[in-house]
Amino acid sequence: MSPRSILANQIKEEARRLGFDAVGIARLPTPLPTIRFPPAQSTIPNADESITWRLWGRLKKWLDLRFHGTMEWMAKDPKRRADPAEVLPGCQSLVVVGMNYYTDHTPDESKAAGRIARYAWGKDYHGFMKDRLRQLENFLHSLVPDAQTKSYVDTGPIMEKPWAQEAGIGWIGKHTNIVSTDFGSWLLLGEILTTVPLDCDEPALDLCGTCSLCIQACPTGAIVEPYLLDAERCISYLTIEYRGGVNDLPAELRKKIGNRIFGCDDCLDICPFNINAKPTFEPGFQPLPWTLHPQLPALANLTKDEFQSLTKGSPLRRPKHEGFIRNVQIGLDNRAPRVPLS
Ligand code: B12
Ligand code: SF4
Ligand code: SF4
Repeated sequence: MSPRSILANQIKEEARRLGFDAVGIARLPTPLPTIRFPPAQSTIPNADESITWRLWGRLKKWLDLRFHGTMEWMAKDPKRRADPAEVLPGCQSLVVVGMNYYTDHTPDESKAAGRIARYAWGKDYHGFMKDRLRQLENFLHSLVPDAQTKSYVDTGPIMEKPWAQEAGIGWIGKHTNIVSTDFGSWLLLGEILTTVPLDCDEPALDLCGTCSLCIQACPTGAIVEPYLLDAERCISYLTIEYRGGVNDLPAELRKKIGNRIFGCDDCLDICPFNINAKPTFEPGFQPLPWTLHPQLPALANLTKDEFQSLTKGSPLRRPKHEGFIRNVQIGLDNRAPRVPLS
């Protein structure tokens, strides 16, 4: 075995010991192209072009279509987002990790209940995944003291899904999320960028085939074509990232939001590869009683202070008090009218 593959195996072993369910390694193209980026373009480049060029083309197309809506941070520095070597000069490898967040619980289907996306039933994954990733980063430094590294979970300028595919963790499904043969739709991602050249894994193959269940399941038609998402129509965006008030949303979309008060899992739930999903042992993902049974009438009256204490350490803080109450209001408006008592 070469020193690069011994190192790669040691890192993977440590990642698993730290509780990551999936780990893989992707390499940046070498030698790096002298002119790193093609001119601005709105078509998807050929598959035989280097991955950073392909990512730049796909991101540029998505931004040109304004599918990022009001998430201006996505458009801030797309070249940097498409190329990890712009984030960490000399970057050669990405160690990509995934954590299974599936738990064997059924959300409340009663009329008064809202619906919260699975990833937000427990603690905020950003915190505990980042802590473990830092430990993995320290482990890498213990093996290669002069290694340069940077690590991110969700919030860094890295396109995490294509790199997860490149590292063999799973493929980008038609709903644009990573699907894994071992964990179905339920992996959250993170990565360490490093200047250390590591033996890489084979990219995962796309197994979607002729299936299009996720596209059909989307209530708002946000997956405008396979592998292309218009975030402005996506309920996840509308309930988490969008900052407007109830009446700023078109009535048609408001209706389709239904009782979803934070995020949406419809395109993930329907995927046939979830047949292999296994419950996670990670305590951080275990649901709280109220996140499985969020009662809309009670939540509508939450004060700012009550909201802050209820959502302490939870991803549910993201839309802030105003956004959360707006979502609850939409959920209440969408409840079927009560049948009058005779
Ligand atoms: C912005 C963002 C959103 C936006 C936009 C989503 C989107 N699809 O872009 C909104 C708010 C809508 C959102 C929603 C959700 N998100 Co989000 N989000 C992100 C974020 C921060 C950036 C994603 C991004 O770069 N988008 C820009 C577009 C251009 O990139 P893209 O999605 O990768 O799409 C391109 C590829 O699919 C590419 N492509 C297609 N096929 C192929 C094949 C190859 C080989 C290559 C190279 C590329 C490629 O073409 C597309 C361009 O059209 C990432 C974290 C990160 N830093 O990556 C988390 C992230 C994608 N989100 C995540 C999650 C969990 C969700 C939700 C499931 C949450 C929920 N339950 O409500 C939903 C899912 C909605 C959906 N169907 O995508 C996870 C996904 C984990 C996974 N298993 O894939 C991530 C990775 C966060 C994390 N660290 O775990 N999210
Ligand atoms: S998260 Fe919901 S709204 Fe967004 S693409 Fe998936 S099914 Fe459609
Ligand atoms: S539902 Fe079908 S098309 Fe969508 S990601 Fe899963 S396998 Fe692919």
